[in-house]
Amino acid sequence: MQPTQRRLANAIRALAMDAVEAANSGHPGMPMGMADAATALFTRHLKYDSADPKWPDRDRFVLSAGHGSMLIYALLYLTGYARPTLEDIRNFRQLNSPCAGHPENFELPGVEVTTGPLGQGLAMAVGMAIAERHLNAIYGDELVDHRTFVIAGDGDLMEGVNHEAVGLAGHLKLGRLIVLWDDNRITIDGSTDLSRNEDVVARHAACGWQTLEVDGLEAGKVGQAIEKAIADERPTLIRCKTIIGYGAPNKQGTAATHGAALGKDEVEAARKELGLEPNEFTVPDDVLAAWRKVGQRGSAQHAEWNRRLDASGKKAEFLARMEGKAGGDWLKPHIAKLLADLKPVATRKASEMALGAINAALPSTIGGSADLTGSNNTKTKGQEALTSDNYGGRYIYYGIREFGMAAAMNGMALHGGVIPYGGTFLVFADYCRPAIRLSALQKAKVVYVMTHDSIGLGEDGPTHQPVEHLQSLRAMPGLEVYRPADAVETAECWAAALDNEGPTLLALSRQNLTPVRTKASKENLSARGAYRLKAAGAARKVILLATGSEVEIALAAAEQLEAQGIGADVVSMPSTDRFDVQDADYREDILPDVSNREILRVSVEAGTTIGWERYTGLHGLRIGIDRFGASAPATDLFEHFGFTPDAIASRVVDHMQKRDKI
Ligand SMILES: Cc1ncc(C[n+]2csc(CCOP(=O)(O)OP(=O)(O)O)c2C)c(N)n1
Ligand SMILES: [Mg+2]
Repeated sequence: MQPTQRRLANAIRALAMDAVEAANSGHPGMPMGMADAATALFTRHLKYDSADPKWPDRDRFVLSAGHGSMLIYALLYLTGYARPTLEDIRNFRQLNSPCAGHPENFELPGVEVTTGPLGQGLAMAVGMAIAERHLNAIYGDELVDHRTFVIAGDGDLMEGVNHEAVGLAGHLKLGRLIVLWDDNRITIDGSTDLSRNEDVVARHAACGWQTLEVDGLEAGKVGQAIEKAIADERPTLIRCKTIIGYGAPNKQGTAATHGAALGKDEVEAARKELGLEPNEFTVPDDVLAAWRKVGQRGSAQHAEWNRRLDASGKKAEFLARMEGKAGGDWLKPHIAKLLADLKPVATRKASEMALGAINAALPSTIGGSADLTGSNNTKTKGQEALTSDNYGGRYIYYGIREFGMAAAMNGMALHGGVIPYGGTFLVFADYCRPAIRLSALQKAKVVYVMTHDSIGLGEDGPTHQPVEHLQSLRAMPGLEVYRPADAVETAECWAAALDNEGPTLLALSRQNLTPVRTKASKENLSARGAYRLKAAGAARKVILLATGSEVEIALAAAEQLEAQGIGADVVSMPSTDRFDVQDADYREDILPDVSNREILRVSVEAGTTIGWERYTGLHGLRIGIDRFGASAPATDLFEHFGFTPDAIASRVVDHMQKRDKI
């Protein structure tokens, strides 16, 4: 006789309780409450092959309620993925176990995305569903025909990003997105009555979703709802009414089961209640065998898919695309064109020009903007919109949903097959920062096109003028930040972004910038992070380090210094991240390790000076802005804040004189 769905689900409950108990840390309540619903999904509906977690046409499963990580670890183990092993699960939350506190996409191939920051899993799933429809439009049902399933908790649905994600999914009619809501009416502080009385279901319905309600503790009922969800053209929210910590007789239904070990006595009581094996980490043979069989359910489908791929004539192209191979030889001819027609241009415009070449050469890019298309210059000629009527389009109107956009881009990138880029104002990086952080943590290949990168944006004033943003984004591990100085650098930075395996952020000017790179160079100098743009004429006494729109000002300031017999290098530094990883000889050549008495180093950037001492030394000179900006025309602001050749040159001379007196 086959074990019942409940017995299969109880194996999840047992592993979750035991792992959390062993670690004395973790979240047993959510996996125990959703074990039946997850069993319904993984035994009957989800398309996957545990032997090949990377099968491109698998359904994507996102555990948005990432604190319930033991749910996915248990499912992967039970269905027979190579990892985690039972040993890995025994070491839940310990150093070097892939069973990290929250699911990490880089730890286990069966974990599609990193979750834990609530709301973002579901928002990334929206991106996965977009990528699926887009690739389906290109390759057809034979190669791309899958769904995205999400398990989300109360917290996921409360977060602001949920509103953005649900709105976007409804608008794009992402019918292949199916969300199972763990409606246990409990969060950490206690009952959801403490903080929520909105009608979550009505909100989804209002956004164009199908909504269903079931007893989440009955796998059969959940399965029927999933069938209805699959049959409907709309995205679906399945409200699964559950009991947190189900099976722990004294604690279930309470916040006590949310995020702490149940304790020895309660675990024993739960074992009795659920009819589990007496020993920890033990799954009955017949239950494990049934689960393992379930894990192979997709292998026949997978084999058929392989045959279709072989017969498609598109195998090499499809696989290369899914692996994210960028390719496209657009950079050299594009730069040649720029050099043949040198003129002042804003780097946001230069980015659009580069994108014209990139989008033509690289079919996998999908652009977009959070309602600033004309300002971010993210849409290129002939780029069609991706809409519910035309999923093959390559431009997404995200609406004013910066966080939703960034999270969706992460989902698209992690789905594979597309390289997303999206724009907003640099100052609103703060609105999507949690998703930028997850791009970096997950190594998602996403390009952020952040324009209006300083006081240079002018009249919109301090609310719109980034000050601390560049340095704070540079502080984020795994994110490559570039601030190009002209059109050639912008093209080089785009090339570097497309070479980067992880996320890149381009900070671009609103205002026109004079070309500083007027001759062809053999290598991509911006990819070096910093390079000598102008060598000192007289004996070198100063190195001016500048980025973006301040590079041309630094060049003019250097000329004034030279006129006074002070030799000055100008180093353009589009990316501190890239410079820091150059070899020691290169860094020594650009920024020799000598005292500021011998060669004064000066940073020039229209943003916070915090952190620039890393390159200027403590006694160097840092020219920046350590206050909020102001509302005025850009040229007035540059003058007001001291970003003119005169002001810079005189500050340098001043600094040298004061220093020499000490
Ligand atoms: C953005 C974010 N804020 C706060 C937390 C901390 N946190 C983790 S779980 C949780 C409560 C979530 O409640 P719910 O989704 O209902 O999960 P349940 O208690 O039902 O398992 C909170 C506040 C988080 N992980 N992410
Ligand atoms: Mg809850």
